[in-house]
Amino acid sequence: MKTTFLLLSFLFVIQPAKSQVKSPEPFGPLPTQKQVDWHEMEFYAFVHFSLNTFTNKEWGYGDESPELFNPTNLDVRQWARVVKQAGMKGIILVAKHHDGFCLWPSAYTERSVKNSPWEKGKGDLVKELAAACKEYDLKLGLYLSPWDRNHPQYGKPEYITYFRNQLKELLTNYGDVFEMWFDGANGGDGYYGGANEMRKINSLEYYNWDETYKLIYQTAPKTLVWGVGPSEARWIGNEEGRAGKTNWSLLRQKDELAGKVNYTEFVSGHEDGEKWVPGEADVSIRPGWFYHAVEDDKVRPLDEMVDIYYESIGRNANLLLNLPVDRRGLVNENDEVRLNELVATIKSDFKTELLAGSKVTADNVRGNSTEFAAKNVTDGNKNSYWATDDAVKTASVEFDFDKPTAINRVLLQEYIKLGQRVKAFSVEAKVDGQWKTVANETTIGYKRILRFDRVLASALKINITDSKASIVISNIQAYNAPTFVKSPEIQRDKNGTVTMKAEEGDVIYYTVNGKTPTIKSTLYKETFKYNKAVQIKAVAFNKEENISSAITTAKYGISKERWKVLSASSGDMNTVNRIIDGNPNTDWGFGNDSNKLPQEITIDMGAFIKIKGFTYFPQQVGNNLNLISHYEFYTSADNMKWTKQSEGEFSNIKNNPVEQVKMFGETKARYIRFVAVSSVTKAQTVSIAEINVVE
Ligand code: FUL
Repeated sequence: MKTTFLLLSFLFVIQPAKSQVKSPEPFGPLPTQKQVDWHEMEFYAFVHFSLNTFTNKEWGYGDESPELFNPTNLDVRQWARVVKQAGMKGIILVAKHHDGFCLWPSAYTERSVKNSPWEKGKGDLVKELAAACKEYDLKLGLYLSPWDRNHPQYGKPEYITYFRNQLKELLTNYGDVFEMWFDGANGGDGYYGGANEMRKINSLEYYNWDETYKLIYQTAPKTLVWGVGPSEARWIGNEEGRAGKTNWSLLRQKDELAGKVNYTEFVSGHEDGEKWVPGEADVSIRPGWFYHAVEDDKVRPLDEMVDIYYESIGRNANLLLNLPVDRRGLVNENDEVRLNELVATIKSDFKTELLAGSKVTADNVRGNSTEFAAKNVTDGNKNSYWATDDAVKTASVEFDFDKPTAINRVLLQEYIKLGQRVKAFSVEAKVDGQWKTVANETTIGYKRILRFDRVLASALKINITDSKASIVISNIQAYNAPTFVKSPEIQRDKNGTVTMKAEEGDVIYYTVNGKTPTIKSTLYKETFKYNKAVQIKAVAFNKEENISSAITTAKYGISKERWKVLSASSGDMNTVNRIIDGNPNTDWGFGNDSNKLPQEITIDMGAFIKIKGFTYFPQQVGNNLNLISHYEFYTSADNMKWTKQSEGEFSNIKNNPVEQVKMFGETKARYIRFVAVSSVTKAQTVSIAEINVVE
């Protein structure tokens, strides 16, 4: 009886104090509930699979026959299974890419699956995928390219009606669509119903986005719209899946729609943006967006995938990871293996949370109330948070451990329903009784994850050192991720000299016979010469912890030892060897006059070689890359009579400046000539990082 009374009076005392303290007022632009739900999805897949898969292109011109779409073993349930197993939350399918081919039987065009051999023209890929997503509890998103290089009326008002009709089809016939993706590539040359011409449009005006968005929201209010127009989420400004360390979910979208924002600003958003437009980082698991067999051994290395994860999801952006479905119609096994490795690494990094059992205190708690107490950041409830008094914009929260605890990751989340506030923060660890700063950072947002060298800490402290308004943090976690040994880098120069690099303290073992390297293989001590065709495989090894890296594989043809650049139509011949030095980070440009294209370069390979393609590595280093958009490639036996082996465009090179591979029928040649026909940016010199042949 007495205890009950005491308990009741205790509750009675606490209760009024709780309700007297008001919650913090929202600050600045806020996310809608739709956007909050979208943030919580974090990680989902992209699928590029269309005519390009069968024509081996990145951008179709618009004249390819629908009959080429002929997967032998298409299985969307396999896609869904792979995606689900990776813990991703949805799939965005490219329903129509720039060449205009539709993966659903649109009533408005003949250029679709209905005129392909797949399922005898009766198939509907969007429908099949929608069903598979439902079965695997995944959300479906769709990409509809505004640019259509096939449509005869592209550039005219009639096309806009067509575009909107297709939007309506996609948004009404397939259930909920969580995200509608509008790509920024708009206008250029194309087939356009046989006109074969250049059509330039102003993408801010041509599509009348306000009207288009109205239509979308009337038809599908649950759909979040990404990309061009007054969108609810933005591109992160690169196709490498990396957000800025500073990343605001805000954007000056009015300026953007007035053409006053350069896309390079997307990487960090705008601190003073007037609208909540969070970043989505898109990247393909391979160099290209569409499947190309030559990229089967070019799946991004595990190290890179792990970095991408930490630099997207760990930097307040969602990660949209592309799995280029292959010609069979399946997620390729090489991609699946890498994806699983990534997921396993991330899982083990975040295996055991370390702060939940600690003593949590803060130097300011809003109204001294339990409702906003510091320990809310470790309670696992996304709707509770630690908040400070209105006037308090700098404060610290401390976690004390019973015993020294090893830590090398910290994860933080603001309660974004009240706005993104934090401008700067630091992390300190108490090591041997001394506070030591382990990180100095800027924004947090929906989620921020920090990686730092392992510390053995008796306490951890997060100092918010600058904030737009009072502090509102919903979650802080810490982990001790296993040591990650980075795979070695392998490089071979023109003369066949091989150099390998690993992180300091790690050793490298390698093989040159295709076998898997182990600690019993050859130990790398210094550079060595290997000028024959070879596949080098190397592994780095951390002796202290007895851990190996993932394996790096590098494939080379005969070295370019005998190669000589014979002539170039302009440019400095003293440095021209950079294009054959085996190092993509050094480049060489045609002379300043090279805006007068075409320009050409002729190489003597020193011997007859059987080749079936060539590669052009565009400039990699620098801000304004001098990229070639159209090319011609010739071979010769005698440097007199030349045969054109290939010509065309380097599609999407501006956004994705990866090595460009162009294949042709096998031929024997000694001389090669590469012609830069036109450039991405006019009035700029064009350059080459590396030219190579495919043997
Ligand atoms: C780009 C497009 O041009 C590419 O082909 C790809 O679809 C990528 C996701 O967006 O800008």
